[in-house]
Amino acid sequence: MIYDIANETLPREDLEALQLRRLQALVERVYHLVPFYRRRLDEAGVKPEDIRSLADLEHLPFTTKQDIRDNYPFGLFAVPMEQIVRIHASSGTTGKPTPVAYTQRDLNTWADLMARTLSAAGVHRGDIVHIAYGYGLFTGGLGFHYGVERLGAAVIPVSGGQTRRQIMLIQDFGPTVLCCTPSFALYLAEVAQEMGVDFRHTKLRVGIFGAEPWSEAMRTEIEARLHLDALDIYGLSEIIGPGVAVECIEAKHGLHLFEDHFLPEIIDPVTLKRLPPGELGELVITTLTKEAFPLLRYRTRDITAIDYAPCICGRTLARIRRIQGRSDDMLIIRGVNVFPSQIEAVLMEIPGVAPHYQLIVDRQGPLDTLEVAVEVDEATFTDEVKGLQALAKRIESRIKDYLSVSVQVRLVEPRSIPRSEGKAQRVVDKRRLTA
Ligand code: DLL
Repeated sequence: MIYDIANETLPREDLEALQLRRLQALVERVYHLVPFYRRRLDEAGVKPEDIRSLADLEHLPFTTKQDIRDNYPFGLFAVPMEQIVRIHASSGTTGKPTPVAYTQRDLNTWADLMARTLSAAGVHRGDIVHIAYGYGLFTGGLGFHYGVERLGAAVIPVSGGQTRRQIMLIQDFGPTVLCCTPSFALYLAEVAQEMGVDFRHTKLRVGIFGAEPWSEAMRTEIEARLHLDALDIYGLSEIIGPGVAVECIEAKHGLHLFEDHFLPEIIDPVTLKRLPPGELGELVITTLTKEAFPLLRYRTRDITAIDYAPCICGRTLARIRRIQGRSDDMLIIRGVNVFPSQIEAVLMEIPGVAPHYQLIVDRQGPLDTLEVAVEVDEATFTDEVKGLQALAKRIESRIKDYLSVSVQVRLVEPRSIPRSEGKAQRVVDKRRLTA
């Protein structure tokens, strides 16, 4: 079902006309309300009235996470505190968080976008939705929560933690929809197995997984173990939280981006020039309707490509490809660019290897080294040492073949890589720790 049929199926021409009107109003607003943007626009020599077509977007300055940090905590808010009704923050693990704000109207827009998201995933009234994204400063829990209520389905606000109890709730309350990070979904599968619980005997039908990178291979694994359709959802707190883009259940191929609220561009992260559809680059988003925390050309650092081809679901909204990695945590190992997701894809093709791994980057003298610590499954672990060594070598040569990078593989015991209830920490960069 399409929740907002009028806005999700607009002919491209009408959609672009709407985007232009909203873009013009946005630039006008930030120019007058946010001193930072007035300065930036003046420096770029752009006045609000210079935005005459969508192509003029290219004349606008970019905004980066550093800009938000430089205006910590509330310097980029575009409305007085009397109009702000909610504050969230991005889930950085180090340093100060990045705060973001919402007016009542922003919250309303967000609930609508999440209702659209859930509806694209095939969720409807009568469904019971188990939300295991964290509630709190993180946008995952509350973002989903209000979307489910807006849609009119039933919400179980479980939040993170207490994995065994979550399994019990899934058995007893009979949720039909599961929302959490993909790594937590796999962890649930593991703990359920330990408890002797078979997901075939639950009512779960669909899972909406995101907030961290994952791969097609991981989708296959989750679907097999949890017996549900696994869909990818993308979002970031700076833009709104979850509710920026999602796969539709009909095609399960690319994430529809809600272009009537968010204007996307793909740029080359080095030259900053715009790239044509189909080419991989960094996603840049301009928020078209946000009141409290509008952003011009925000550099997400997420790597994807955009596709304007029509979709079988009937939505005319462009689709972005599964996020391939980040332009800033892209690993550069002896000059070769490597995304953790590419290593994951190789690992997942190898029998005997579990989907739990960590990449440890270090430096020996002037040379970067990459160690891949990966768990083997129970059956393989009981093999003799010779067999394990051969397996490690096989993985090393596979990675070398596919990614042209030499790595050292360390096979570790089942369950020895730390599990997370939120986002998994896949990369340990010791170069940064010692720098
Ligand atoms: O992770 C919002 C969210 C909550 C999205 C629940 C989906 C579900 P932040 O904590 O600000 O917000 O982190 C945003 O997470 O820039 C990406 O690098 C990464 N990310 C989010 N979704 C995906 C995804 C939330 N589906 C950052 N695939 C983003 C890959 C993702 N990476």
